[in-house]
Amino acid sequence: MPRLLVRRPSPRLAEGELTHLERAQVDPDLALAQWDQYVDAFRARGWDVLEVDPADEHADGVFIEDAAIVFGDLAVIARSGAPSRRGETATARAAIEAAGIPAVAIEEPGTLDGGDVLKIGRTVYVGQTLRTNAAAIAQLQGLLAPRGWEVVAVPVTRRLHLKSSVTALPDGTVIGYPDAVDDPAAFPTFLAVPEEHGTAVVVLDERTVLMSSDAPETADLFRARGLEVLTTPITEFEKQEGCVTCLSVRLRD
Ligand code: CIR
Repeated sequence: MPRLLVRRPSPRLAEGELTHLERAQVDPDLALAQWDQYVDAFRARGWDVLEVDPADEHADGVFIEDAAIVFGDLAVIARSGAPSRRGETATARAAIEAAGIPAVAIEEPGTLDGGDVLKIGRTVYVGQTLRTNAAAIAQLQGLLAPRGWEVVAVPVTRRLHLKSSVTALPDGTVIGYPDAVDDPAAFPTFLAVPEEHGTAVVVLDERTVLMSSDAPETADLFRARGLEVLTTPITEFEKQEGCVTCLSVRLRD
């Protein structure tokens, strides 16, 4: 059974880092209700939900995807380019090791956020961003190449993370909102989506994706391709430059 690692939002969510967006009013109660709904969408599909210890002192701690990336039987613990976020990894690491997955950490001078790592088949695209640097990408390459993964660096300037710029459908088609993508030709396939918040999907299984409720035309586009599309409201996290991927780490069997 697939497992999902999540961390409930801090009451201080509104104080998190912002890079490309203006600060907007965030409702912490609504954020918690939306987080519950997000987690329930996985539960309803048979995912086992593992809660990482709350870290209320870390405003961005809910964006657990940034703290660790799982590659089959190996977890890589990130080291954010935002120093305010580095304290989030200890609890994430403990949860991953408790789940039976050995972990190794990115080391200085490397910086890496999990939001910059997009896996498609055995290819790992890594965004070079304000959060993720070449030193970390070289460390990833050293860890992953012997395990049969190909690491491909992708410059990202228009959004915070690679996965706020592009994600992929179950068949590997890369999707993105054109304004948010530096170079669609960096990927073997590219499908433009009509809405900003349609850029991010989480693959639940070969036929099903989960995405923000705030991209109805994109949801219809995916349905027309034969996918089942579940939507969930994440407005309070989108205001903080989060998206549907960053609220969890997926542990797939
Ligand atoms: C940050 O700037 O770090 C947070 N406010 C948002 C992180 C979103 N993470 C993600 O998309 N993977």
